[in-house]
Amino acid sequence: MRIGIVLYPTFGGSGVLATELGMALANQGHQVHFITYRQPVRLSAFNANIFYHEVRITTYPLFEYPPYESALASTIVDVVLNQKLDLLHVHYAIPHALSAYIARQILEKNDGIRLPVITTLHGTDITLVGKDKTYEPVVTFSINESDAITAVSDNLKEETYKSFHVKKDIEVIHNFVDVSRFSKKPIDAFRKAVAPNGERILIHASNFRKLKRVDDVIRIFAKVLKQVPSKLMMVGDGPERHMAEELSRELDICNHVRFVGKQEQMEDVMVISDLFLLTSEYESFGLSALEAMAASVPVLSSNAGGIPEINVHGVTGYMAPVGHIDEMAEYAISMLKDDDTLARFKKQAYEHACKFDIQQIVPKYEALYESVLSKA
Ligand code: GMT
Repeated sequence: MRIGIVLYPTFGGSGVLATELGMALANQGHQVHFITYRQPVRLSAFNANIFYHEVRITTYPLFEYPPYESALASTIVDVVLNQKLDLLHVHYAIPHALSAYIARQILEKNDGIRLPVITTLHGTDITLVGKDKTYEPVVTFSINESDAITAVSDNLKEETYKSFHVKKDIEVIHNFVDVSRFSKKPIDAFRKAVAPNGERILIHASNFRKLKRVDDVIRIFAKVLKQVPSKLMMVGDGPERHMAEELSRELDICNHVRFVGKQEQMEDVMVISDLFLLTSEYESFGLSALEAMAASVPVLSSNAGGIPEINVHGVTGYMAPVGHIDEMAEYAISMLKDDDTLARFKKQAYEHACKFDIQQIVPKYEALYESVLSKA
């Protein structure tokens, strides 16, 4: 198949997932055309079946807000006509589903081409941004116009039906991870650089937005540190990073906390870690937690949104209600305190991640594409 994938090219989970999906489809022999405004971060290796089409955003002094939707729709039209795409798969509804709809109308009216569109909902496009009145009518309309809709968790499917008048069936296709990539051997030198005296390594990775509650991460770590020699790695960047740095100074733990910024090789930092912290107010899924588990790292998380669909309480880690940092710290200490317990959680986390391996999930997307094409 010739598949167009529209995505955000950033470190965010939706972009990561869409890129990994495209690369996996290309490995299966499909021709994959990524359409976005910048080279996706995880798209590094050469693959003869992968193409990247940049959306050029021309500016003009009149435009306080450059019309990205229009530029994207025009690029989709161009790619469909020149590359003869069979279908378009858009990740994140805003504004991608709308641009897909516009492109489809143009292709149908001007060229008599019917372009099947699949929209995958990822989370904030529904739960945070999408249901805001500013966007809701457009999101509802463009989702309903898609030939197929998928959500990355049961929870997100429910949230979508609650907040939008969606008339179509939403298929849940859980996010996935390439287990073979994350289950590599840890590089000793990296581990030593972070924890020179064999301390436990705790890790958090996100875009440091308010919703991630990174202050909870720092406070939990401060409590853990009192009982278990440990270090905390904070991966990523975003608006709350400064606050988190300040807080670790205030709590006098900054010598034990390392802010390492955005990392392209997440697997290298994950495999040297002992516990992943995800304290978010909401996650439709929590892809970073699944990547941690694939690297044999148990997860301590909130029980918000779709997180319970991947983190199994008492097996792959523990969960507590949002903001319950004392309870979370106790759980963390219980997992980290002795080697045998930690080894058991690590093994269980890895085994569970294998259920979400790329090889199990990608065929579900292929089957969906086939079914959409058969009805086109
Ligand atoms: O979590 C973020 O802030 C990034 C966001 C995105 O859209 O890139 O992530 C969402 O999609 C991921 C991939 O499907 C999910 O794993 C995240 O849970 C989801 N984030 C939220 O729901 C807050």
